[in-house]
Amino acid sequence: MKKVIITGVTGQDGSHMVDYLLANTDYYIFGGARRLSVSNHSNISHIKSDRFKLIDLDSTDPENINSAISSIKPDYFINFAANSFVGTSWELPVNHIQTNTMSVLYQLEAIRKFAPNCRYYNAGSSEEFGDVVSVPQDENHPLRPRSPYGASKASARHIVKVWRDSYKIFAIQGWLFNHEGTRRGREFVTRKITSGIASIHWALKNGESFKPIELGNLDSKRDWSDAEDFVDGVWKMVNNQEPKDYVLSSNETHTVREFVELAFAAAGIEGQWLGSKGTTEEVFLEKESKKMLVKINPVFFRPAEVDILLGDSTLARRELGWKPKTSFPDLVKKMVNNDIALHNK
Ligand code: NDP
Ligand code: GDR
Repeated sequence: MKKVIITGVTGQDGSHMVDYLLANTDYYIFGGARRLSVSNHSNISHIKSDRFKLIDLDSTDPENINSAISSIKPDYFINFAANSFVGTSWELPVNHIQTNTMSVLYQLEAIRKFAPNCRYYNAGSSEEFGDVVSVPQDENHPLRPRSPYGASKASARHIVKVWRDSYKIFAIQGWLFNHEGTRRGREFVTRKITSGIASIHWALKNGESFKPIELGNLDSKRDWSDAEDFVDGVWKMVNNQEPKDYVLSSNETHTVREFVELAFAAAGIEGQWLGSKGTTEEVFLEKESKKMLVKINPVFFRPAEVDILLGDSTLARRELGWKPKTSFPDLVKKMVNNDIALHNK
């Protein structure tokens, strides 16, 4: 039976990848999680398969990585573990490089020594394109990261290519544009909005007071998809005939402002913007009562912003036969409905 190591299984993509592989293969899955004093396993607590085993795997510890790869000798190694939050990467730059870049070097060296036939996937990002020079972005767009996070992923990309070219390891790094869902961390803007709306929804229903959602840049544009569609794309990429890096994206871009409007509408709350667009004075008010639903807090602006991301995943669609199934409005509705149901508990 083939063996797959997936890192970062407590996170969004890692947990969806475990579900996907349990449903679509008969492979044995080793789920890597780092040891925390208080464990955070809510995304994997539903998994009850004897083909799944949780292992200690800390991306910053090369000894730990060596011992896992030399003892398991995996057929696939899918590296989703990362410090994935761009917003704090300026405060934690060394952590980002250690967790997102050095780990890739440790993993590829261990694969070279102990499991040279292992297929390796590292989670690359549209943040590597950063300060974009053309729209949309495909595989030929230059790497121009704007954050320590983006730089950590761009440097990992060079490591992956050098190990692929030098040692003939099947090592790839896709460029994944933003993907979200019901397991998204709550500090990312989509989940922050949908979980904030859920609190407001129940407060309005129960006649209670509530705090507005505080956001930063409403005008940045992102290409958002459903994470469940992307794990299918990653699996197709790592099973491709040749080791080749692809973009996965919805090929649509929307502002944070549009996400706010659509998400409140999905919760049946009618709102309107007031104040000068693009200033910190702008607010989103409930239409009838004029209660404040969203306000701007400059704390959430970044030292350097990626203004627009819009992917072009034509190559993956053509060569891998992949395409996303969930539309943007359906993704927003799914996230809002999930958070409203969760907040009712
Ligand atoms: P999450 O933040 O949800 O998950 C990250 C995972 O990495 C968590 O399980 C986390 O564990 C783990 N992790 C963090 N530090 C370490 C460490 N030192 N050792 C071991 N594990 C660690 O991210 P996503 O699932 O959204 O993303 C998966 C990957 O894809 C990441 O590499 C991300 O950078 C990349 N990516 C994501 C995109 C997206 O839109 N979601 C787009 C492009 C790339 P813990 O629970 O303990 O914190
Ligand atoms: P991003 O995701 O940086 O694109 O990285 P995030 O949801 O954090 O930000 C998206 C955009 O929204 C703007 N924004 C805010 N962001 C947050 N988090 N909080 C706010 O209050 C807020 N207000 C406005 C941001 O400035 C930004 O423009 C995600 C992560 O999953 C990365 O790991 C991944 O590589 C990229 O997507 C592709």
